[in-house]
Amino acid sequence: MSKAFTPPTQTADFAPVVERIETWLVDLPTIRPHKLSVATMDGQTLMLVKIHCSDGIFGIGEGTTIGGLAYGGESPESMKLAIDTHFAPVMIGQDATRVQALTARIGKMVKENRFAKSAVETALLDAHGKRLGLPVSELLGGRRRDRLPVAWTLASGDTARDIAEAEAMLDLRRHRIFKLKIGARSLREDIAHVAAIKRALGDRGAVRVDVNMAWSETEAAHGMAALADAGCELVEQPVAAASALARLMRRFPVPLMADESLTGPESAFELAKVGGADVFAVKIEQSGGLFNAQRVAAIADAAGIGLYGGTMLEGAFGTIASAHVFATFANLQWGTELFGPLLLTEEILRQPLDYHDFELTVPNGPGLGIELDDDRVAFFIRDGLRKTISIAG
Ligand code: MUC
Ligand code: MG
Repeated sequence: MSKAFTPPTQTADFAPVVERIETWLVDLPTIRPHKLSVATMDGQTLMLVKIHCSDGIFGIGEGTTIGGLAYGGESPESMKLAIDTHFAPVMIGQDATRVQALTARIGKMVKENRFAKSAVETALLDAHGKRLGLPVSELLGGRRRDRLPVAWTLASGDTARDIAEAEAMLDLRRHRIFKLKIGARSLREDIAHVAAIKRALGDRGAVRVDVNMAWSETEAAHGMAALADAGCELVEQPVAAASALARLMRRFPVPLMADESLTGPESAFELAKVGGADVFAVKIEQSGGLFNAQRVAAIADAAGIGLYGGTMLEGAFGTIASAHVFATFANLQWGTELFGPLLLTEEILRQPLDYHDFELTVPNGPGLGIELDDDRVAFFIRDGLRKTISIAG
């Protein structure tokens, strides 16, 4: 009888190992208050993780949430604590080139913490890509596209201001798909808001909404019908329960997108089984990493569900990690919303990202293909370390 092959988790003598892991919280202001039904954001906190390997190569990953703990079970602070206290001891000394074996090892010791896992996997893939001279998208099987359509979220809370913002984005040729955050106000006010924006934009801009689970099933039934009449082309997560999503799917022709209900491949499989969505908003953090996001996409493809590249309003590192993943998807029928860095007042990269003609360019260099501006980011690091800390390699 042949013996089953067990991939080594212990390194061979010559393989580079994880040597040291650093984490920071970076607080950055947003360009305006960003109003969701779950929270109003005046800033965003990036949890950055830097993994140093014994061959002198390092990789950077990022974790964010929306409104601290308002969106889910993790916060930037909890990610930092989890990585410093629980991930690092499991990772130090392990082969840095066997990314999937190492994340499986972490998975055995850390049950949940999908967002922190995504940040760490990003950093490992960034490092390994730099080591091999390949973009992360190539490590993930190879990109199918170099540019990704990017939606913008109108969430100032004011209809006139949102219309002016959409007009400015159209003039700049930066966005022509607009997602409106609703669910905090009455149904009547929300529908009037969506209808007014769609009326103002006409065929020049697509209008979609995200309710962030704020509606009951009854409200959603009224809301979906009225939104379809208003010209809204996609409704994202109007209710929380997958069973309610499935019932709404059967009642209305306007496509329904699952977001919060998707927490990785298992939930994707369950949602597909009950017919709970027309479209999946795939997010690397919600999925628990880049490989898991690909698994979610594979389930969608197999079930005939459309794909959309979602965001947790990440800064540049989470955004570009997501872009590398979405570039590999066989289908990306609904584009992406990888606009997170544009919501922040501060540039933290040496070379800014390329957004033009309604799309984001997926970087071509090794790893993530982006470089942190150490001096700028040091200024925004939390806890009084400003101006003194050096995070250079
Ligand atoms: C979400 O729920 O989709 C994405 C865009 C935005 O403004 O908020 C996020 C979160
Ligand atoms: Mg959403």
